[in-house]
Amino acid sequence: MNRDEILSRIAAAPDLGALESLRVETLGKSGSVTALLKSLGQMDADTRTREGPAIHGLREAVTNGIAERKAALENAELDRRLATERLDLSLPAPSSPKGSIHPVSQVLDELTEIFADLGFAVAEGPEIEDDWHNFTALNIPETHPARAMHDTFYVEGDGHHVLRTHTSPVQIRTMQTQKPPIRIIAPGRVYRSDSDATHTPMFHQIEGLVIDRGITLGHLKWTLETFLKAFFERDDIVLRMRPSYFPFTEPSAEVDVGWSMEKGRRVVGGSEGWMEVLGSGMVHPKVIANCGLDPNEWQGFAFGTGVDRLAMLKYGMDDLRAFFDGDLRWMKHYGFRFFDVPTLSGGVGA
Ligand code: 2NL
Repeated sequence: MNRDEILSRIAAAPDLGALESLRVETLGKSGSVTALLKSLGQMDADTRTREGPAIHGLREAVTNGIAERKAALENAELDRRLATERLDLSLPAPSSPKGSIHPVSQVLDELTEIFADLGFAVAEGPEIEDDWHNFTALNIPETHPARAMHDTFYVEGDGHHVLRTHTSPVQIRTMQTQKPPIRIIAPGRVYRSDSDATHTPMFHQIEGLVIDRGITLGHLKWTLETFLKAFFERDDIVLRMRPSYFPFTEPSAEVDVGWSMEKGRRVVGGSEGWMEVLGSGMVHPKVIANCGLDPNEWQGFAFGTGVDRLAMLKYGMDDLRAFFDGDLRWMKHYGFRFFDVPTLSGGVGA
């Protein structure tokens, strides 16, 4: 094949496969152009000076020709796909939507709505944390039994990374990077190596944090009472705070909410009995100092609770494991419609 033949065959290659065969035939290891390039080595200097430019020029022309044809064939293929894979978005949607909103998503939206109204921003952070943010900064030193108690999943590698066991490290990161006053909620997935009817290795937690001057337990109690009344959509919510212990709060309090029997069911509201719904306390001065803030100037309160458990209490599911089975019949029964967007005016669970 002479130069013109080669170039016209490349320009007319019908598809990418044929083009690749031509490339191998010419520029491949035993290709014709490669052979010409090799022959340069056997020529005496005069012949090489005479023949060299033509041979190198041929190699360049063939290389460019192949690249050009390749781009053209690929463009044609894209045009063909754009023409044949077109979706007609003006076609009518199915008459009834098939999916539904998971109760965890719904409750997270409700919590966001309630706390946004109280002036809280939503904060997020990584699910793979280092042990400083997950434990040390929270006044849980290496030797503290709470580290073992958390049933931590360790990430393979340097031995210093874990799947976060709570969303507290999000608040630590916020205190390190934002100037008080701080009002945030930190909702998200957390992980503990524990699995039975009431525990799943992944579950959802929400924590709240307020840092400002002159914050007291009174602010904490008002905030939790206001939140629980809005969430359960009842005014007869009664709170009981019991002294407790968390390494990251001092003093610490567990928060119980009163329940009563209605139509044979235990519901939140009234005070026939108590059930625990939240952990809380005043942020430990050491935790404030660990984040680079002066505990003599800044105080705060924090609280935490399980989102999945709040959903069960409000919407009446009794098995936590079903939350993560992905069973469409369960979703049809407990799921929410896309249009049930929680608002304070419409009732958060409307
Ligand atoms: C529970 C208890 C709690 C906190 C979480 C917290 C976070 C920071 C500083 C101080 Cl950065 N405290 N969070 C405080 C008290 C209780 O959660 O039972 N959670 C499911």
